[in-house]
Amino acid sequence: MMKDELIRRFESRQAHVAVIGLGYVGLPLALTFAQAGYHVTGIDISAARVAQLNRGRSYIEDISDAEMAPYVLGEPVAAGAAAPAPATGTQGVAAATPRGSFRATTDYGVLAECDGASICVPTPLNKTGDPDMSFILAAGEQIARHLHPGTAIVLESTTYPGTTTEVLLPMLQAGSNGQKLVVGQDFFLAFSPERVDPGRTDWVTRNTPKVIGGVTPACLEVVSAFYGQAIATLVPVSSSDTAEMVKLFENTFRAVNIALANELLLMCDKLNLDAWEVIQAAATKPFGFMKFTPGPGLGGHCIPIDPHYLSWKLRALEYNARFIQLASEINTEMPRYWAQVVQDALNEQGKAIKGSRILILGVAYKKNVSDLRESPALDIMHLLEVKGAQVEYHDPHIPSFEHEGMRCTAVTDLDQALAAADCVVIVTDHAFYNWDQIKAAARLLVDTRHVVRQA
Ligand code: SAJ
Repeated sequence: MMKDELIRRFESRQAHVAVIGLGYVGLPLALTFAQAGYHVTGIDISAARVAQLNRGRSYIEDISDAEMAPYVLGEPVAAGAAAPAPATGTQGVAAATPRGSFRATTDYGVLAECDGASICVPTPLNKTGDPDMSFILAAGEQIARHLHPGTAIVLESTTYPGTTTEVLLPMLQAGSNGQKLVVGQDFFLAFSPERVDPGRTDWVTRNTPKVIGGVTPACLEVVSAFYGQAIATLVPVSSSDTAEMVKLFENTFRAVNIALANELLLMCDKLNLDAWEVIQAAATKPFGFMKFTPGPGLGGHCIPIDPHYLSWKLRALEYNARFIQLASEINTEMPRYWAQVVQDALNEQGKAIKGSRILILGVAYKKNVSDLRESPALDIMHLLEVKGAQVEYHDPHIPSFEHEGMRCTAVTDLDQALAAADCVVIVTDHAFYNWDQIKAAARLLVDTRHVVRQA
């Protein structure tokens, strides 16, 4: 029986599995599978990334070369051959030979030998703010070309409810060379949302509970065997649509509550109250409250993006997801609010913003990461420049960046930049900064993160 044989291959950890998309989700997942004992092949469209990984070099901050070393195989493993002893450990001595192994390739053909494959490709928004499904479609086409009976396929990319059954399933059922495949019998398909939080070390791929929704009960059974050997806690749900909705609800919950904290700031401004003091005191409630704080706006590649996959799907069903819309309006308004705060603060000192020198501290979308995606710092810098300010930035994690064709380079001498600035704006509260020193050095300080001790 196909299903039982496949489950046995996972449970005995003899399975050869693929991870498609080796980014901040895929690479940790691939190594988690290798640590569990699977023979893992990572598939990526970037030959440079593939070559780098096969040299045992990681480009993901959460994964060190040392962690990879015991598993990395530089040479392609012939079909059916036992994986050769992995490369030696970083100390140059033969590492304990774990049963698992990892190598990377750009060739989807390896899927012909795989028992399972996880899809971890990006799901951004396109220019009109609609879901960009191109990465899922490209992966689906490649998988369909090489899909063989006895394979488990798991979609991890955050997407709208219905993607697995409406988009991926038809592509895979069509199979290759006209051979129709039956889901739940020939192949097994599920959705399992990623829950990777870059930079976090307490909750990682192996110990973060993993939601899994199968297209059929047999799919859930097989994918639970696939993931259960590598991930400590599985959370089975009734369908792939449910699993897709769980992820979107998790991140919509954050976007809406962050927006509420931001609106609290706007309301406290009108009432001349300190929003952070209000939140701090509210957070003493031991039940029925969860703390979120105002900030410069909503950054990152998850929280600002994911809710729009949900509202887009609901619009097609003629329902207006009002909380998502309102949260997005409030969160995207925050850079304009802070640019006005800067202008008013300079005005209080009798200075026009036009021609003023402004130093932005931190441009990453959140503290202690080097990720700029959707960072509100970019909007704040732009708005200040439009008002005529001369804007510089410092960020210990981002020495330079390119944005809309413009290259920006961080100031290197922080002390000199602090002394020269008419106004210093704290946008990202990296642990690197000494806030007392900054408060002492800044002629004028606008703190969007409320990290500088008052008085
Ligand atoms: N932010 C606020 N106020 C808050 C919390 C966050 O303004 O109270 C801002 C942050 O500065 C950032 C944006 O919102 O610009 C998003 O922050 P985030 O803490 O949600 O960080 P992310 O985008 O890295 O979210 C990830 C998510 N992980 C996954 O999607 C798998 C999210 O679900 C996690 O809950 C979050 O990390 C986390 O808890 O750190």
